[in-house]
Amino acid sequence: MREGWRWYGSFDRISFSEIAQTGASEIVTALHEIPYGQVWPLETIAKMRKSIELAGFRWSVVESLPVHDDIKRGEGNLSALFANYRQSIANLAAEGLKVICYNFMPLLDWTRTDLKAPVEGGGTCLRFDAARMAALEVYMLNRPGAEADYCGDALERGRVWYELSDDNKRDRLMKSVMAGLPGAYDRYDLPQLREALKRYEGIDRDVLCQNFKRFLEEVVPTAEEHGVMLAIHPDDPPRNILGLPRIVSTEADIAWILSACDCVANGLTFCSGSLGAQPFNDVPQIAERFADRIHFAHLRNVCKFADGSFEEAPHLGGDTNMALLIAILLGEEARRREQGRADADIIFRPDHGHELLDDVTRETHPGYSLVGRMRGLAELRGVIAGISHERAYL
Ligand code: CS2
Ligand code: MN
Repeated sequence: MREGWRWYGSFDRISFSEIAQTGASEIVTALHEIPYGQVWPLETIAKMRKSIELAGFRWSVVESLPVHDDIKRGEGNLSALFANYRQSIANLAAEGLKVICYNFMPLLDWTRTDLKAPVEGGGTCLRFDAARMAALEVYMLNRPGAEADYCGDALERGRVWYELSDDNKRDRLMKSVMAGLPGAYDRYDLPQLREALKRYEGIDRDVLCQNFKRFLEEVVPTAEEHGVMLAIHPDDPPRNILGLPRIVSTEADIAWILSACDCVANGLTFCSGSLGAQPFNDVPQIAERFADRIHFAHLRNVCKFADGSFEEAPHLGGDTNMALLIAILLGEEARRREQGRADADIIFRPDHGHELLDDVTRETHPGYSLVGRMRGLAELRGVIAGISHERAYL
């Protein structure tokens, strides 16, 4: 397995020389300054690739080539948007970039309510608290029907939180929920969010699935032609958010997506943390089932709670058996090597990390700390080395 590190380009406070000290060899990045829907020009891709190589890394995975919201909603000038996406794939391939991660989450990317939840022993982590999400949706946004999405005492605790909170706290909650949007893109305040949600009216699960299928049919043949592997990232969290359907959350969802366009170019970013936040997902089993379509892996772990809350655990802690998952990925790599594939290595990155030690002194992108991710990477590296040794000698 090859070790990757997500880097946000000019938006990132972590430098190449710092990344070099983590031991990672692969940079995972995107052209974050290009607005959604526009073509990624060959020259800009080449410039980024060269600067990464000059620093001693490889740019192995694109994360993400964003899918414009009009494609998700199935409205607007779709033929131009599809043509642009295809052109970006072709340009990336021409520069040697063969793995492209993307997601199909409507409106938001990953969603958390707390960006600095305390961790036992010190440091902070990202947390999704069902009660706070209820406070936002039900009491701040007044979204009709939102109550039905909550179980246990989340709604009641959300009401209490709302009543005790002041504008500052509510504002911080709103900003936390918006923080998952990468790069320089839109953040919404409450009225803007209400407006944005209106544009999704009538888009239920079936419509979103149809729109996703259309997207695959429009772009997968181009990926195949250029030897590019597309890798859908699962929904984070894997549940409907703000009444918007999410369709990349479970084993059945993934089975449907991979069969909707049944070729290797239509593959998966295996994000153990995203899939692990859904109580019914058996994460290692999902990896085993779809192993031959995994083109990229995000390794992290979560702890789940009965009311639907979850928080990010240490990479080897939490609810997912990380050693078992890594053994499955190493097994898949071995199969690819036996087939003589030149691209047998699976690239992974430590997905989010805690904020530890002096991570607090620099404002990195939430979840993308230096020390916290380095700890995660080091732990994962140890597991990989141990299991690889066993496979080779026992
Ligand atoms: C993250 C996301 O939530 C997650 O697990 O890895 O930032 C993810 O990278 C993007 O949604 C992929 O498009
Ligand atoms: Mn991920």
